Amino acid sequence: MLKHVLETVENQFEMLQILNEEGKIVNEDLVPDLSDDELKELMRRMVYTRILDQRSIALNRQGRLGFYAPTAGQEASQLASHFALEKEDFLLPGYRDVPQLIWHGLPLYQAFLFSKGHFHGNQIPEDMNALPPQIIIGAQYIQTAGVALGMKKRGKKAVAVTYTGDGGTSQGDFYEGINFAGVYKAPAIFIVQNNGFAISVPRELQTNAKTLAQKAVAAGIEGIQVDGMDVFAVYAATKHARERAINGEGPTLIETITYRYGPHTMSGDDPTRYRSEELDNEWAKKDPLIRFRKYLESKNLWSEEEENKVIEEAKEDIKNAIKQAEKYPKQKVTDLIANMFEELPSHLAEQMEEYKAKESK
Ligand SMILES: Cc1ncc(C[n+]2csc(CCOP(=O)(O)OP(=O)(O)O)c2C)c(N)n1
Ligand SMILES: [Mg+2]
Repeated sequence: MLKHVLETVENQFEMLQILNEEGKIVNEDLVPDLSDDELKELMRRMVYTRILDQRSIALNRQGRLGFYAPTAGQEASQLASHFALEKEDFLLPGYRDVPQLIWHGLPLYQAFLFSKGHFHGNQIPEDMNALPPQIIIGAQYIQTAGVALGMKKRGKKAVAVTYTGDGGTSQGDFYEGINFAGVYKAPAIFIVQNNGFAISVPRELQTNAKTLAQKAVAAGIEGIQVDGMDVFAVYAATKHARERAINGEGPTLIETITYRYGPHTMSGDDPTRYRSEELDNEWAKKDPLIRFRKYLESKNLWSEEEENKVIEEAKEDIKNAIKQAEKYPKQKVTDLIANMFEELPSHLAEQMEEYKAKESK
């Protein structure tokens, strides 16, 4: 009988799809109200970001970038969710969510500096509402509850939006964050990009729960699972979550079912040791760019010519941004110390003097 209770809850979490793998609408009522220009802009961002991913991997291999977590495959989850937000919304990304930061206003050369481990990559511009990418899995969920509560107390009509992965939902911070935000009805959107793996650990070994979206139930917040390769499903869910949050109805947990084509990061894991070629091929057929392109072409809104223009534009921007990042003054040890402390402890004050002397030579 108790098994039945669990099944009843779990069966309520069916994956929402609006645009299927063939680029056809399967849920007419829920197609988002986006103008032709908006649809084209979303496609432009996805193509641009796919190129940015390819170039970032190449630059990493050339030794010109440092830490990099590939994004290809996750464009709909990342960019269609971000597309439903406004400039005044506050972003709390994870390490794979650099594209959302860029489309929220982070200059590309700063994203490259973040990758190179330079502190200026983490200096979010004054007019931009965001924190730097979080490396500690799940920590951003707690921070998001706090930022969202702060926004509510200040009467702001905006939301705090965060991203983590499937693995992140096993962290204590995940539960604390959604629970706290839930009880205060804080205007937060918690996005879980379920790409099936936490480095090499498959989703099935992460939790016995059938969906990650159902974790919302325990926190008394709304939860929804969407096709994370479907721009319309991701956009519609995020837009809905934003409206609810702004209306004082509290947070939403969105699970996007997606896949990362590349390795976990460029720091050395080999996906062929934990994923089969069949699985890769299965997911390649669900590609978010291919199905959105098919849809747009059927409406005469996209062409190869337009796509090539975006590709050239992205390559040119990337070329200039990496040059700018490489020209940027190197990070000094004194910068590191000065950035960490407002008032230096005595032993560091001593080291500061030592390094100042060294660096002035
Ligand atoms: C608290 C903490 N534990 C472990 C790690 C090491 N680590 C880095 S990424 C990762 C897997 C995260 O997987 P998931 O949440 O699914 O996100 P994905 O990388 O797939 O987007 C782990 C365990 C970490 N960064 N922080
Ligand atoms: Mg994952």
